Amino acid sequence: VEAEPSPETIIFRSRFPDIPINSSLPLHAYCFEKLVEFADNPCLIGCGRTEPVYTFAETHLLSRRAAAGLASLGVKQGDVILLLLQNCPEFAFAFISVSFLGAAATAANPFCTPAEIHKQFKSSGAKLVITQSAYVDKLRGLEDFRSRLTAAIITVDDPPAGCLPFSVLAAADETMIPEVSINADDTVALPFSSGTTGLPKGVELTHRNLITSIAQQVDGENPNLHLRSRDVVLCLLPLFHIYSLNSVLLCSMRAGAAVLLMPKFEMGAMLGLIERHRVTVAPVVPPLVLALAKNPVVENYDLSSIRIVISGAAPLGKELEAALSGRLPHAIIGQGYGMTEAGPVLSMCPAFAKRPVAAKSGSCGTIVRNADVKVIDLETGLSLCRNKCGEICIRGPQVMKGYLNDPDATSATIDVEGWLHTGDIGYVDDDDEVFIVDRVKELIKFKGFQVPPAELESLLLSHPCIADAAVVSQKDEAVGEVPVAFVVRSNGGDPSENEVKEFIAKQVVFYKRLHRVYFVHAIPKSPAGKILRKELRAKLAHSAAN
Ligand code: 4UU
Repeated sequence: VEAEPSPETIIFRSRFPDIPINSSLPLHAYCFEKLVEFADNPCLIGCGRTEPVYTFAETHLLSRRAAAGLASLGVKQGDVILLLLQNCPEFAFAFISVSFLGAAATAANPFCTPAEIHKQFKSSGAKLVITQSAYVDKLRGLEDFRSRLTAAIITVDDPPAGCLPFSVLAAADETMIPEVSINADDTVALPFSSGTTGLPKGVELTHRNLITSIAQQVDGENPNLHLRSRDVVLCLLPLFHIYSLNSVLLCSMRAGAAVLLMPKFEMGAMLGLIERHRVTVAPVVPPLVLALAKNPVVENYDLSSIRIVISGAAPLGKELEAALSGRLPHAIIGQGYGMTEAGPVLSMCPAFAKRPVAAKSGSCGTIVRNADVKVIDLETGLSLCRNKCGEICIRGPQVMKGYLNDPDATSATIDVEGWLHTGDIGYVDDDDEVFIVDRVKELIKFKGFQVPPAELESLLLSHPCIADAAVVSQKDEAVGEVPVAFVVRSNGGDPSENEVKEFIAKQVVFYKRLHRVYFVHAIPKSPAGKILRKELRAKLAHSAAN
């Protein structure tokens, strides 16, 4: 009997042609490649009591000074620093400065609990923290690392005792940046993601990864995301998440557009800023589309400057997209589909292109250029043809180098042929548009924020009266999904639903809080011991229907 010939892989590509990408530059040099052209244009616009504007020349200079300042404090090539900041100009200076040094930045949500921050600090190997005075208390207990450097905590506002002000970096001599030879495959950003399974892990994004991803969006003679130097891009989404860092900050810098940095979300403030600064591009998440489409206060503002609304990080319903179109008739509303490990963008609405191509409602756009996508059958692993649903996989120079210090998790996510397995279920249609219909990975997304069930399960198991636990998502109209727990009480104890909720709430950032706790006799598991999440989700859907 002859062996069956192995079927050929069916590969999907962007509906736009490939472009040349020069990823031999370090990231900062690539982002500021057209500095001479954009020097006097606004680059960063801060918000708050004052609204400082930094031109491209100033942003470049302050980033170089920060690099020299960090170097004088002992930060070296290969080091990691932690940014614990709301959106602010210093986030941008600090991020670009580590690129100059051949170092890397990991960023965390300042609302995280001390335990969450300490985990990321330790797991990333960070040597220094840049934060706000309000969060310094959360770093208590990390004193032992202070001996590694002269000063380990820098605050962008007035520093408490023992910390240094950011002004010491801004006052450094920019000519004193140490000479380093940066390799395209050196890590420059280290966002944390739980990926398809388990706990949050450091995602190593290299200079080449980020340059490729930015180029796939905004470079070439027909950019997929056409940002112009006169654009004002709203930076409301947090820069500690890769969506905002890459598609908002870095893409705008590359394209010469201005970024309006909002430290926190407040509906009225946001609408006022959009009106006053004539914001043209608004990258958002689905709950913000909901607010813009449905909140009556929107009627009081002139939002006619907005020409593009990008929704990403979670599924966007067709009805919502249509409702927002009704309110912003002059704007193009479309989606970007990203995953931290994918650099992050996998697909982008083709209607955002310089020569736009209409996208279908509900589509996540066309595959980025210079990348391959395949859709595989979950059972057989064989690649599927158009319009057939399976797991989406992507391959290209934008895909992460790997998880930091975790080769097993890396090889479980990126196979030997270089395909990143996303854990998302979807298909590619006849027009090369990507549609996401489901998620097979554990990940729960609350307003686009990652909620890793494994993290909550391990916290639940640390409770003395809990014998077993499983956390799954439950659909929620306002925030997309919320985490709910199934808990098996141990013989002795009898904690109430509220006690269990409180126990978790004390230890996690707000979006990881449990919304319901169901007490059960056993957690359904496969023979290999894997939690049968599908069964639990079905149980929830069933009880909701009754
Ligand atoms: C349905 O969410 C992100 C990144 C999002 C992003 C980045 C740049 C969007 C647009 C952009 O320009 O990353 P993570 O790692 O936090 O979460 C990844 C997961 C995906 O695997 C998928 O399950 O978030 C979900 N997701 C989406 N789901 C992301 N975008 C979408 C989308 N529709 N548009």
